[in-house]
Amino acid sequence: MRSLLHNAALALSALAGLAVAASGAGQAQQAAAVPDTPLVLAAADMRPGIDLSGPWHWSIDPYRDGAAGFHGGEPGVGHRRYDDTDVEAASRANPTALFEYDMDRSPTVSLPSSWITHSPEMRWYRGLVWYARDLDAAPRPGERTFLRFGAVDYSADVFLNGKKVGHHEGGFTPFAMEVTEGLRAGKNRLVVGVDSDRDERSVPPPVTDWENYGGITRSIRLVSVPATFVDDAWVRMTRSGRIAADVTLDGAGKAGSPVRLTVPQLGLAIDGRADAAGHWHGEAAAPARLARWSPEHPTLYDVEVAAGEDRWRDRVGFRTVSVEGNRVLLNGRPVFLRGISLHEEEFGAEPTRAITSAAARALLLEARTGLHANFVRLAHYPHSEVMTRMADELGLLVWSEIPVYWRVAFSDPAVLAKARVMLAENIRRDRNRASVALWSVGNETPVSEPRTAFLRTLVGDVRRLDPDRLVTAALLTERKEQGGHPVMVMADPLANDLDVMAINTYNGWYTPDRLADVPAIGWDTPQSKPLIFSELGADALAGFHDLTTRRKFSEEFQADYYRQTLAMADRIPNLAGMSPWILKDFRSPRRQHPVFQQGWNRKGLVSEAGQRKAAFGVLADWYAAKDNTSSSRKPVR
Ligand code: GCB
Repeated sequence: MRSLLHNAALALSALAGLAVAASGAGQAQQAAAVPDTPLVLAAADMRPGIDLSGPWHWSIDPYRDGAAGFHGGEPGVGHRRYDDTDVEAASRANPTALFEYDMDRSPTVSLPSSWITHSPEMRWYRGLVWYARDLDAAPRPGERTFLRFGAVDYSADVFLNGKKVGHHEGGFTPFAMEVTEGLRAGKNRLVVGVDSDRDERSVPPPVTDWENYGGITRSIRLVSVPATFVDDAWVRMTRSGRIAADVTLDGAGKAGSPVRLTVPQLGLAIDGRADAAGHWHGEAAAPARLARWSPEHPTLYDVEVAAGEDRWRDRVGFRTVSVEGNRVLLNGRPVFLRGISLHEEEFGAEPTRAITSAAARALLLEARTGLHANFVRLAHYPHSEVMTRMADELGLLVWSEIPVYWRVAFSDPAVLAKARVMLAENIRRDRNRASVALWSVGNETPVSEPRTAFLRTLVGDVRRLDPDRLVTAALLTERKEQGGHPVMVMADPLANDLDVMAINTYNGWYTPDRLADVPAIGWDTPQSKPLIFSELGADALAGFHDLTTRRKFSEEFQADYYRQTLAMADRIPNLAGMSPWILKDFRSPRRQHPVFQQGWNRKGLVSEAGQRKAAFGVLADWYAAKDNTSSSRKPVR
């Protein structure tokens, strides 16, 4: 049922996208309501449940034999990896039976993890992989149960006891599928077909500058809730400084159900009743003793929403974020965003995109305490919820984005529909995180009418889903010469729609400019809005030194690049922050210089193993000088 609803929502949003594409950029803001993601299960990671991480059987299926017959249509009985069949027992019972798979006898790996580290042959595998495991359940009458995946890259087909429970596309956002009806008391068989293949209609498209970590990369849980439950709850401080909550109940008892929000440490309780559709909005003045969340004091409160038998819980910080002229304000005061970009990749020689709390903490502490950062750009897709929760705890503001990257098929309404669902899934997952300050709708997308209409629709969705945060996008610039100096000109019409303009700049790395000339580069951007350098950077191989020629790929070149680019930044009046590219070297199949890259993008300020390069200190010193709050900061451990 849920998956039917999901498909219907996708179809509707595809139609909405069609209307947008046909009506042109001007009317994109009036596009139909935000796509209705089928189920939110907000803060699912805080709900009690059964953790399904650990050993799973796996089997590759490069010809998709388990998904379709060799003439198309349904796969034959001997090929259906998803069936609830004990293949060995069935073969013994019927010696003429032919099975060309046996999930129970296939090897096991520990999930979550990308498959690129399952075995050496899997390093470059793109396509379908089946995963299977048994699970014991004890469903109680009156309860509803959901399978909840943190992320499956890129698409997933989920089967319980041989029956399909749903399909999900998009490698970086969570999804939940209801299994109340199909779940048996005792042993159950769970099978997931994971397909990492992406095509021209995928988001992101196949060509990017990062590793395609196919697999079940985030948590897998079985979550049980009362028959009527809190599906979505959004608890925050509004721009006007009030505490507000929007709650959506799901289930037969939702209409008119009493709802109560409490923040016990603040002695705050707000009561109300859901409307006929199960929605409730409540708000109250912020209690005087509330300590606002900030990077220096990342105070979080336990919050609870009680509705019928359900108790929904989260840990939430309260703060405001806004823009005044060309400054970004946090809690009403200007803040310079001392940031760094990150991919979702843990430290180590063989990352597999397994972001545990320890992995997230190690990355974010290197930014927070090592670089004196107060901001991270989580590029280029929604990162694990473990990461955004850790940012809440450690006091780092977050830029969060969906993978609308480079050459997305902007004219295709179905692609817009996908991007809208991803954006809605991301915002609904993380709008309770105080750390998240900026939602970004795209990265380096070439300007055209269909692209601008596409991104305007996404901007409109952000404004409807979360009007209290800022909207941005990493935009492209044009280069002109004026008075003998290069000038970078922002001529993107999307800038008008954004709260904060963002630009990736690589003068001196991707251009032949001498580094000594970089500080004199001019910036012609609208002055009425804040500007962020969402990227700047240069490759260096940790340990490669060249003190004489200071050539590209040496630590000296990268350090000089930072010195000169920061000198350029010092001359830009509306610069409100930056997130240089990037904290750590990351895997990228594009990058194949045999000595310096070997499949890694080397723009990290630290190597994949965590070795700091010379440029690290250059940025850390610049940030320390910009940080006028260090004396009031709570120590971070
Ligand atoms: C960019 C992209 C980023 C790349 C980076 C680079 O502009 O946004 O994804 O990895 O440049 O290293 O070239």
